[in-house]
Amino acid sequence: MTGPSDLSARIRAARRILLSGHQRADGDCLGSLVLLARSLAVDGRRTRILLPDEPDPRLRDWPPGRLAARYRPGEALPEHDLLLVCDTSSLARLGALAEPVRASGRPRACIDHHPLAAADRGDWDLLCHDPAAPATGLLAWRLAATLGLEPDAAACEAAFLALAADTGWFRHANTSPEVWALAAELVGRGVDSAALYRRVWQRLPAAAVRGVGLAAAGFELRAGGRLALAAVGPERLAAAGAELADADEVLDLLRSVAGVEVVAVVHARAGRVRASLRSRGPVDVNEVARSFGGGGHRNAAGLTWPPGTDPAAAAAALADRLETALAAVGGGGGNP
Ligand SMILES: [Mn+2]
Repeated sequence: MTGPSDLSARIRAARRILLSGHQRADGDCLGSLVLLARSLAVDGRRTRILLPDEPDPRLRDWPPGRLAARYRPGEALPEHDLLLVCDTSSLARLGALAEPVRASGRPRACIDHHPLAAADRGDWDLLCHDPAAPATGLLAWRLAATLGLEPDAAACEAAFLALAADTGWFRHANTSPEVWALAAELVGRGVDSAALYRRVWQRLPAAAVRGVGLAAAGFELRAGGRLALAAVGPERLAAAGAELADADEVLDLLRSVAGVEVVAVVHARAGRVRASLRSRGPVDVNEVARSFGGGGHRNAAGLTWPPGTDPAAAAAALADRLETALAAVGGGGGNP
C-alpha cells in the first residue's frame, strides 16, 4: 500500500497532471478534483480535469465545476505524466474513460475512501486510500497540506463542497471532529456556506419535488418497521409531470421515520432501474449492493440493474435481500 508521502513525491515530479473521477461526479468527487487542480497548478505544473460524463446536475451552477471538461468518446487523452483519480478506486467507474486510461500506460494514482476491492488494487501505481475518511476531499486537503500548497478561494470552496456533500451537510455519523475543524477553517478563509448551499442544494426543478412527493407517498415499511422501501417507476412519474433524478431527498424523509434502520429507494434513471440504499444501523448496504453488482459505502450504496429489468421484480428481490440482512444482524422488535 502506498500512502500520501509516495504520492506527494510523484506529484512534485510531475509536470502535467490529468485529473478524473467517477461517472456522474458528485460534490465530493468534483470538489476534490477542483481543490487539487487549483492547488497543484503552481511551479509551472499544468493540471486538467477530464470527466467521463456530466456531473450530478445539482453541480451545474457551481462555477468552479466549469473547470472540468467532459470526455468525448474516441478523442485522445491529453498528454500527462500522471493521472490522478479522485473518489473511486474502480477503473470501471471511469466509464468511457476506462479504456483509454488503461491503454495509455501512464502512471495512475488514486485518492479514495470507498472500500477497496482486492481486484482493483493492481490497477493503481499509487494509492492513497482511507476507508475511514469521511470524504475524499479531506484526503485531498491533507495531500495539499503535505505538499505545502496554499489553496485559493475556489479551492477552499471546493473542499467545503466535498465535505458537505459526503456528510449530508454535516449531519451523518461521519461528521468527525476533523470535518468540523476543516469546515470552520474554510469558512474562516472566506467560504460563504449559505451561498454554496443555495447554489447547489436549492436548485431542484419543480418536477423533482413532485417526484419526491410521489415516491415518499407510496413508501412501505417491512421487517417490522426496520426497512422503509419506496419504489416509483418512470410511467407514474411521467403521468404526474414528475421526475426523480436523485433519491437523496426521499432517502432523507424515509430515514427520519422512527425505528427505521435501512432505507431503499428504487427508481429509474436514463432508462435503467436503480436503487439507492442507506443504513443507520449494523446492516452493511455496500455488501447488499455488491451482491447486485453495485457498491458504495457501508452506510450508503447504490446499484443499477441491467437494461430491461422489471422495476417491481427488482424492488421485490432487493427487499428480500435487505430483510435477510436485517434478520442476520438481529435486533429490532422494539427499543428498550
Ligand atoms: Mn466520496
